[in-house]
Amino acid sequence: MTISRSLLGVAAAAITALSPTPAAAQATRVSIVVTSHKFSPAPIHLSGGVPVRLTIANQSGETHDFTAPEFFYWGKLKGPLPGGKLTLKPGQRAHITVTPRRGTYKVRCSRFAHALLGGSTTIVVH
Ligand SMILES: [Cu+2]
Repeated sequence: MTISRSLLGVAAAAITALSPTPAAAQATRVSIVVTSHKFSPAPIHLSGGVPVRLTIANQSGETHDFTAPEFFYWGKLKGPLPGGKLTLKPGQRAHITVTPRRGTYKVRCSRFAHALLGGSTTIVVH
């Protein structure tokens, strides 16, 4: 808990409730980069039933979000993530540990017109 909190930095307030338990120590790691207007990799491939620690970094100069309500709904999060939305300010990075369920899920940036501009992709859980 303490380690996660320090890594989260400014995202702590929003994500502390999701701080992982011991499962996180064994979790695989996947990095996702958000820019204007793109997620990468795209699509995002994950393994079903295996805890994964996602690092989601906004490497742009504007706020974006990572909105995937169905993915997070089934992802066995340790706490609430309202709307399945993770908001990231410019340069911000957040960590979240999930145990994805097999399936294909949409992920998009819900900010005005961002998905239309390219800010959307798919999460494929194998
Ligand atoms: Cu956006």
